Amino acid sequence: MYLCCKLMLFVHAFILLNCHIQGQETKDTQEDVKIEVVYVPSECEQKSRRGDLVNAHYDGFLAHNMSKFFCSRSEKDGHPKWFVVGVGQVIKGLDIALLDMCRGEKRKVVIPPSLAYGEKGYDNIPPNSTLIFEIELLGISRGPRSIEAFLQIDLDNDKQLSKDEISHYLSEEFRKDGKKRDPSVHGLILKDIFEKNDHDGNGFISTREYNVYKHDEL
Ligand SMILES: *[C@@H]1O[C@H](CO)[C@@H](O)[C@H](O)[C@H]1NC(C)=O
Ligand SMILES: *[C@@H]1O[C@H](CO)[C@@H](O)[C@H](O)[C@H]1NC(C)=O
Ligand SMILES: [Ca+2]
Ligand SMILES: [Ca+2]
Repeated sequence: MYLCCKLMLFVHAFILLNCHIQGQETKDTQEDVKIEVVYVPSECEQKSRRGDLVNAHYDGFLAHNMSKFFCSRSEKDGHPKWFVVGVGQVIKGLDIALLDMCRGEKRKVVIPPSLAYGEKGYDNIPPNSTLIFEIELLGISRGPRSIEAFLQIDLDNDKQLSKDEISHYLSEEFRKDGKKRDPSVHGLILKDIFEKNDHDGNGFISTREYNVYKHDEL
């Protein structure tokens, strides 16, 4: 799981990023996320905190008719999502709902529109929709974007990550975790990494571009 964590720190789900953009436009209100804990494992050595890289499955439903609009179990071959929690990679309500969870914990959460897609809605989510998510937290990893990880990838030590360096890193991580993958996955992930992180488009990821979130609690 850890090897996979390090690898996936780059890979943000498209949908989540879209959520983020839409979610940011909503205004703050008094409304809260309602959290129902469905299952907590007896062993819980570590709870999720802001800034952690987490791995989770979550299915999303529209509260008004319980139709399912998102299902991480059926999208992208059913791989659970990796993202950094508490930093706006997902809608605000999910950022709140995913804190203080144990590995293996399950929650059912009700998210008001103000902490989801607001008055505008998004895609197949109508305006002013209250959302319900069934969440299962599968993994927690601390400080994914550490400088140690950066230096490890930066083979020529020039303080920026080239396509070759990241490609090499991906190959190593794929080899270590030993899962069978379609060869095209490698190229797709690489492309995605650069689209999401190489903000000035110079073909390299700088230390600054690499640090997408503030380490204020790490
Ligand atoms: C639930 O509501 C959404 C949006 O209002 C609609 O698109 C969808 O067809 C509805 N689903 C069912 C099963 O009624
Ligand atoms: C959404 O809610 C806001 C505030 O309650 C309201 O002004 C607006 O008309 C609503 N939009 C729709 C499409 O229902
Ligand atoms: Ca380099
Ligand atoms: Ca760059």
